[in-house]
Amino acid sequence: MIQPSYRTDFVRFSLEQGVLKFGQFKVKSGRISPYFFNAGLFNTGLSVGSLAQFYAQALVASDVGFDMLFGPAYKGIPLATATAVALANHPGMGGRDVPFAFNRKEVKDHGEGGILVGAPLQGKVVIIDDVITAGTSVRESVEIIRKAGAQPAAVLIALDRMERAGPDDALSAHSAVQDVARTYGIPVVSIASLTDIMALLENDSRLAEHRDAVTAYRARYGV
Ligand code: OMP
Repeated sequence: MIQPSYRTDFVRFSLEQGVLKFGQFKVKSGRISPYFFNAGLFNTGLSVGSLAQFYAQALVASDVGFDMLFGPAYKGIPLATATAVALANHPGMGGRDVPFAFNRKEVKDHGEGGILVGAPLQGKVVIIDDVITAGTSVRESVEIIRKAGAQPAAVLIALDRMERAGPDDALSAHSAVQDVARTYGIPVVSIASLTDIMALLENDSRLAEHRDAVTAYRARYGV
């Protein structure tokens, strides 16, 4: 299958921004990963603006029907905000102005109160996150959305690491991303995935030194 070019462009962009790094990194699962994706380093106006255009592109290309965006606190807040701006400017949206909302982590007992900020949660809601590791933040978001009487429509993430969940001696057949999709019956749309990282490693001789380690990691943990 030919990968859409925005996927490869996003991997390149993440490398240029220092968000995607190769080396040895201990990840949440305890595994030593030959690469790490640190979305927190999209931390300037220009880079967050570009990131948001990639999210908007992936969402429009996915054909998921949606009414609004939800960004789980804290990291999802700028992601949902910036992606709503990018969607408003996306030619595929026909000028639609997409509302967004986010939650507070602390309940406020004065002023406007409540845990939700932004547009009222209604209709089909896309949850935006950076990576899914254990799926905890997705579960909380789904609960918030359902409690408000709206429906989760999809989860939109930046990178799908495509790796099996569970401990080394009892690896699951599925990834955390697949588990989320199955558990909630909604698609998980990613801008890019490990497949796109590997394609770049294959095609860019300057990155050749990292090929073997990433290939071996995928053989061991990949779905
Ligand atoms: P949450 O959004 O709170 O789940 O945080 C994401 C988690 O994924 C953080 O603990 C990160 O350290 C971790 N993470 C990445 O952000 N990028 C990766 O490439 C891999 C991980 C990971 O630890 O699996």
